[in-house]
Amino acid sequence: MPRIEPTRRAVLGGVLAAPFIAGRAQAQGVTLRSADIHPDGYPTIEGVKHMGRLLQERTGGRIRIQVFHSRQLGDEKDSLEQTRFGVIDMTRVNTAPLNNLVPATLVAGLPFLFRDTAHMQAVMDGPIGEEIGAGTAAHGLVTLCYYDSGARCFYTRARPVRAPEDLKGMKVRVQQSDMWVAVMRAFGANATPLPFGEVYSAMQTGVVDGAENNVPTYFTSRHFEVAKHYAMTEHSLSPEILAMSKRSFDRLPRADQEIVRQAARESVPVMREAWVKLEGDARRQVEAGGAQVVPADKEAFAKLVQPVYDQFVRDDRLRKLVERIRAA
Ligand code: GTR
Repeated sequence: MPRIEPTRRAVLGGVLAAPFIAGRAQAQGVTLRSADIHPDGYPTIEGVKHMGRLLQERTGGRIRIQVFHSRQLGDEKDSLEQTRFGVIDMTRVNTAPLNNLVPATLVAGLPFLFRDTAHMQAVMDGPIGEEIGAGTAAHGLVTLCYYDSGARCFYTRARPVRAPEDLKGMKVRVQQSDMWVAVMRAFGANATPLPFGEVYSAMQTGVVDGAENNVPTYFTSRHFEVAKHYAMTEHSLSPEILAMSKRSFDRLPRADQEIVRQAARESVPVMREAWVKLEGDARRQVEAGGAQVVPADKEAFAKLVQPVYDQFVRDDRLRKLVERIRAA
């Protein structure tokens, strides 16, 4: 997949010029504008497009979705803000950029909390995921569903991070979340929070020594070109979240709201199928592109995370969430 650098200003101008206007929804139908940082074809985009097809079918074309991929509407923090205030209608982001706003979301990204993908899916698709998602409503967002995001692992310029010692003195890009800064500190690295769109050049110019992400993102962002050592630390299964602007949601008649929620739920298996396929492809492609994927001492990393739990899982509510996830 090529790296796409769209003309953001032009697209954004178009979006702002045609907001979702109440009343127009029933009369002429409505196009929900949905943002994503990933390129076209990425599984999250495929999921939202599928949701759009379902909506179109089930409303006789009254409700449609237009996906703005490849950061056309900005990095995740920008698109989240715009979605909260109803400038755009939907956004697909990781749970990380929501952590500072909605503390319950940080639980989903805690290092080494989920045992595996099946555990993560069971938790996020069930009542715990619903409870975490409910917390976004007070901040102008309706959580529609969660998507997979694989396992986050370190990738670096100079040498692979097989064990925590390898991180000593390294500057590692993290997502813009205080919890993620603490994770990196616990592992012994220096955290540099940056928007996703700045990571490629930050690694290329040596502003940071590396970053961490799942293999599909490592591939589609082409980060493997500038940081060739990928180590399977699998330290977090932090899922993705598909959220709708509460303002846009509240403008829909109740029956349409239910159709939207249902279509989002049904997009999840489509996204997951595309994910499994891309994970395999991406691994082959990065290796063909000269990157090396090496095993890592996961146990050694897992031993270091307690300070993150101590610092962020402080109140009773979060503690109980963590307990329930462990018991699930
Ligand atoms: C990806 C995730 C994005 C974003 C990105 C990042 O795995 O899909 O939503 O969070 O990581 O690291 O910024």
